[in-house]
Amino acid sequence: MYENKTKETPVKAVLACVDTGEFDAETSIAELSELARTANAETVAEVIQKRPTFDSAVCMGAGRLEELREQIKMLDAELVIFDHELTGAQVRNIEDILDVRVIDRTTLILDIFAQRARTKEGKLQVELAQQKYRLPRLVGMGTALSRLGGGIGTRGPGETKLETDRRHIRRRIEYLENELEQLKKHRSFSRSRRKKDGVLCAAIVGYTNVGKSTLLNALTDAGVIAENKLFATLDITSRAIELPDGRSVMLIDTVGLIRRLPHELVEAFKSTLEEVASADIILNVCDISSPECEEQAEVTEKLLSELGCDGIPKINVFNKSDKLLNADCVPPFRITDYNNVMISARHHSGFDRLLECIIKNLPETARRMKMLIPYEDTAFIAEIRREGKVFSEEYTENGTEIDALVDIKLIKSAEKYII
Ligand SMILES: Nc1nc2c(ncn2[C@@H]2O[C@H](COP(=O)(O)OP(=O)(O)OP(=O)(O)O)[C@@H](O)[C@H]2O)c(=O)[nH]1
Ligand SMILES: [Mg+2]
Repeated sequence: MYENKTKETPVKAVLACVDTGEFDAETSIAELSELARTANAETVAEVIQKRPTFDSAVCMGAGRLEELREQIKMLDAELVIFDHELTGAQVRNIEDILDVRVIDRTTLILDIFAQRARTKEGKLQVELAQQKYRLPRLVGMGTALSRLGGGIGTRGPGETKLETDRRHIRRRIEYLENELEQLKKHRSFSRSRRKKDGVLCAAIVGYTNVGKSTLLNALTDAGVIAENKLFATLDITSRAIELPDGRSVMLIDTVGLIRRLPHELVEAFKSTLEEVASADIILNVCDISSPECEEQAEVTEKLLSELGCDGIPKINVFNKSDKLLNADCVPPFRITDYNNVMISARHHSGFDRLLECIIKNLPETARRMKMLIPYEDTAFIAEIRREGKVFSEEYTENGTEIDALVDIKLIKSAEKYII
């Protein structure tokens, strides 16, 4: 995404963070480095400056910035990424001192999202977030207006066009909001149809890069992109699988979460994540091999709560268990509880228990039963067939032996025929 003069070579980037003690700077900058890698930028240096507060003009100390300029020259770096949100004026001031492109964490995340959005809705949502982030930052950005979409660096229109630009962006925001509203209506329609059809739904959520898409793939051969880059998935992808008890459940893959997710993005993605709030069960996937596992799970929990998912049964799915043998990492959670399952999506291990756990936690909508139904009651078989699913049927002397998925409404009447 961040293209070098010679294509494909990663852009050399310096990461900068002001440590005010508000969050753990080391962890945050490590994550920023991962994000940068996803955007094809290679971290050549990391700078953390402890300061009680941000400098309103240039974020970090002016003296430290002067040093940074020398460092940038020496390293031949082309980009500086700040681990904070910067104002338009700050970006311009810092660029003036450093003489290289400067972007902030949110811009980086938005760029990654823009590059990775696949469906119409995903693209609209990301652009809306970008435009909203851009609007208040037009002031003071001068000639350094960033373009939208796949990257930073192209020089945009100059200050003279500021008003026209602002009007244009506001119109665009209005248009995007309208389009999204239309799509949302359509989606809630298909959601209510799904509810009516009694389709059960399991949402796969979790921190970015924990293996959600890999899990969906492994369970369904869905062909969802799974790769070792942050934010491989931006759009909800869903596929149905058949559970061992004969019922079908729709698995929904979702966009990965991240600490300090830009506010604009949480808002923009709410409608996508709304799907999660109407799920019958939530699989909270975490990467058990990561030292950040517990924290990541907490970030997910918090967002789920904000989305109104508190009443929905949840399963903690600890993925990448295959990596544990080599890592001296102790699982931070109790894993004996039936709401905790260890799996390796890559090696397809732990799936039996995961599916069992899903079955246990799903509301009972139907039950698989083996029955002997006398010939006088053949009409009942027709009813079972209409509401559920027949796996096998055999005609015997005393009636029809049948193995079927019986709808909840019929279970009572079916019980007297159980064999
Ligand atoms: N060792 C190991 N690696 C895994 C496992 N599951 C997934 N991975 C790897 O982890 C990386 C991320 O997997 P994805 O499935 O793309 O992760 P995701 O949660 O969908 O990520 P986002 O869509 O970015 O939120 C890939 O390189 C996978 O191959 C596993 O069980 N074991
Ligand atoms: Mg994914």
